[in-house]
Amino acid sequence: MNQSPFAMIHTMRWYGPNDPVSLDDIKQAGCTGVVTALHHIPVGAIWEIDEISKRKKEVEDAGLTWEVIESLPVHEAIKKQSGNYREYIENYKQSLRNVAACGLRVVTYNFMPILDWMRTDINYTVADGSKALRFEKPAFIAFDVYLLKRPGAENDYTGEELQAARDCLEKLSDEEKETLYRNTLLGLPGSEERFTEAEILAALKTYEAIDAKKLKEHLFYFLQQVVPVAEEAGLKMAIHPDDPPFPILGLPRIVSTEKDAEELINAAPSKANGLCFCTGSYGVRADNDLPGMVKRLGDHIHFLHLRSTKRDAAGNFFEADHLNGDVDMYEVVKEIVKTMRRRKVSIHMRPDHGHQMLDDLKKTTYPGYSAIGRLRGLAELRGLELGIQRSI
Ligand code: DNO
Repeated sequence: MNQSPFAMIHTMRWYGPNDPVSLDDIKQAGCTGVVTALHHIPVGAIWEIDEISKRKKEVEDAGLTWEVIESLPVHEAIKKQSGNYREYIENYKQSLRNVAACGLRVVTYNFMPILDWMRTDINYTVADGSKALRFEKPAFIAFDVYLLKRPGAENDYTGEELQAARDCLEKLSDEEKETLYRNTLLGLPGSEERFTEAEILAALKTYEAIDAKKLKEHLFYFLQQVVPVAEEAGLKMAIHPDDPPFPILGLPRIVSTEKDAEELINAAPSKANGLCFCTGSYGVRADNDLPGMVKRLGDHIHFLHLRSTKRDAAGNFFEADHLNGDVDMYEVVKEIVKTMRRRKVSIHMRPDHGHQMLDDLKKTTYPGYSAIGRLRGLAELRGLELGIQRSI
């Protein structure tokens, strides 16, 4: 492609050898690399050089690169500063040194308590017949208050919201209730494990004394510990925002807005302390000005998740086509191009999620990570970038 040397590096997430989407598929989709993780290593354990190198070789043998980790997960003890969290931080530092020694460059992580991303529906049919992921607020409240029966949950919602949740619940068959339950507690991406009711209630209880202020203190402490190690090793840390970007199940969420991002960067000042700029997550909030965020936070953006959601006034949203949701993708990509030129860097991107469509409708894939929908997103985003690169 005839464009500036500072262009986005196109990747897709690959879940490893068990991923139904193969490395060859990802290459054919037009990627030069993958982002992946050692999903089989338990959270908190050290990533050993042997394991990292083995995975890297596998990717490179397929003619692709692996430079971005998504994710090196943060142990719950670190988020809560409980138990042997200091040991887990030391392990994290060692993993950072090891991944750097293997030539990896960016480490994605998040600081969302207990759960990662959350949707109520992973099979939402959009107008063209493809399937998308959706967050339906009344369904979520119905789950929280009436299915999970989280103690005190009803105090988090208005009378109107509770009524909408009851109306929603009434329409659901037993099977649909079960599906809602399963979707909501899907657990970590890339794993088939789901929380049981008792497990999630017990886990939620351990956060009772941790509000947003405290969780922020824990995040900042973690950053002050690990960022110097990352900097020394030549790595960039990239925190993924909360998805959705607001508190859920009474849990604090602290990486949802521009102010949150700014604060965490200032807490451990270093070029190594940065963001995974996920337009799909930040974009769910109408008060996040995404192109402005790229402009202002651009020096700290080390990885890009490009995706768009469509929200409504009731607080529901679904994952729209990459160029067609509430995110002004043209303005966002334009700011990214300007940022890369100013910084003289190329930033890794991946088309985040995609609709299940065409042949993939007959297949079982990780929710959001079927091949064809992501290929479509990638193709559209690459075209958009090329047009911008050539015209400015
Ligand atoms: C969802 C992903 C997130 C992300 C983690 C990063 O599809 O964007 O699960 O990988 O939050 O730690």
